[in-house]
Amino acid sequence: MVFKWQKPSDDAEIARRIPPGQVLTEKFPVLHFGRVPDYPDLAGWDFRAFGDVEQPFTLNWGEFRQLPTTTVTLDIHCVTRWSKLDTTWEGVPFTHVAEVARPSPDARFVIFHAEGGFTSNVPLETAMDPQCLLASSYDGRPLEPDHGYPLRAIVPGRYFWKSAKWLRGVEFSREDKPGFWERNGYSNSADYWREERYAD
Ligand SMILES: Nc1nc2c(c(=O)[nH]1)N[C@H]1C(S)=C(S)[C@@H](COP(=O)(O)O)O[C@H]1N2
Ligand SMILES: [Mo]
Repeated sequence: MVFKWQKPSDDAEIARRIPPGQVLTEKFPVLHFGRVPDYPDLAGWDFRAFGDVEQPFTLNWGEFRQLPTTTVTLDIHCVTRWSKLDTTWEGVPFTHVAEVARPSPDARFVIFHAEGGFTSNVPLETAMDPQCLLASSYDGRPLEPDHGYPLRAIVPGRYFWKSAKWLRGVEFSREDKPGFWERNGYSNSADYWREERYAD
């Protein structure tokens, strides 16, 4: 029998990272509504930045892959109560997309648009967090189909449903547009530290 001794301070540090009502998992659960899109190739794939912006644009996969990328490690928390620490993602910082698209001064929200009509919404300020990514890789490898291949949003600080898988575009908007889970009883703000799970 092997004992792995952990300093009490490590346990305390981990405990501090778990929001109220969450349970740690080492696995990577898969969660979504509907079916996993099938991409035999990415020839028909494109990514759109649109809405209240000065420079809307559309990129094909090859063009999207030319954008600058960064790597981010963060903890993820699903509203169904699993949490996973230190997940590592590589992708295009959302801030870069905003820099190119140039949101108009009255744009205050971002709507992530995924395959099949799924959307999620956040305040522009939330998406401008340097850890917010349009991620194409997890743990050093391309995303698995279940986890959003070829591209997903990673939204820090919010329950994981905001992190739309199979992302196809971002809309900048002067008005908020509640997304799929937000229209189905979940909180609009979704701050896991405040345990904002459901709409009241
Ligand atoms: N397109 C799409 N993205 C989605 C969802 C979905 O239903 N459709 N579900 C969200 C929810 S509820 C969670 S918890 C995470 C789960 O991501 P994972 O399957 O990679 O763990 O994806 C989010 N992104
Ligand atoms: Mo979730």
